[in-house]
Amino acid sequence: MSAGPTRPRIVVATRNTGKAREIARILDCYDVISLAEFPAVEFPEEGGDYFENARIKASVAARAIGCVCVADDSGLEVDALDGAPGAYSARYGGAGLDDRGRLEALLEALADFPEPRRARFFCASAVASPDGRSEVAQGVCVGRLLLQARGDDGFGYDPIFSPQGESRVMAELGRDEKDALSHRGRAFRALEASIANLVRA
Ligand code: ITT
Repeated sequence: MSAGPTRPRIVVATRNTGKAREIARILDCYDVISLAEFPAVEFPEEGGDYFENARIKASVAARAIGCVCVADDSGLEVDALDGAPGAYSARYGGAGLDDRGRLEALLEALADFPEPRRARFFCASAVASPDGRSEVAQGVCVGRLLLQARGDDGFGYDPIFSPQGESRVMAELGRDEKDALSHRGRAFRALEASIANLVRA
C-alpha cells in the first residue's frame, strides 16, 4: 500500500460497502473517501446501460460534493439466463432481498442447468470532476457458477462464482487475489490514467 499524507482525495460514489472497500484497495494511491460521509447525495433511478449508470453516479456525486468522484456499475451475466441478471444484479429476485436472498434466488433459477454454468462479471468504471468532465473504462472476469455457496469473503454473488482457472470461488480468494483478477480490479486499473488526469487538472 502506497500510504502517505499527500495522497490526493477522491470520493467513491457507491452505497455498496463491499464495492467501496474494493475500490479503495485498488486505488490505494488515493485517499478514497466513502460516500457514507455525504448522506445527502442522491442518485437518479438507474437504466439498463452499465456505462451510462456508472457515469451518472460519478457525475452526480462530483457535482454535489465538489471533488473528483469514481463509481462503478457492475453485474453478473449468466449464459444460461441469456445474460441476466446483468445490470439488474443488485435487484435480482425482487425488492427487499439482501445479498444472500438474491444469491438464493439465482441458485433456484440455475438448479436445472447442467455444468458448466458459464457466467461473467462485468464492471464499467467511471471518474468525473465537478466541472462536468468524465471518463469510463471496463473490466470483465469470466468463470462459472457453483450450486453451493462457499467462503466468507467478498460480497454479492462471490460465494458461487469461480473465476476461470480457479477451483476456488471469489469468496475464498484473498483480497489481493480477487483484486488482481476481478472485473472491478481490471476496470479501475484501466481507468487509472483518466483519474490521474482529472485529479491533476
Ligand atoms: P451502487 O449503485 O450504490 O454502487 P449497487 O450494489 O446497487 O451499488 P450495481 O447497481 O452496480 O451497484 O449492482 C451491482 C451488483 O452486482 C451488486 O449489488 C452485486 O449483486 C453484483 N456484483 C457486482 N460486483 C460483484 C462482485 O465483485 N462480487 C459479487 N457480486 C458482485
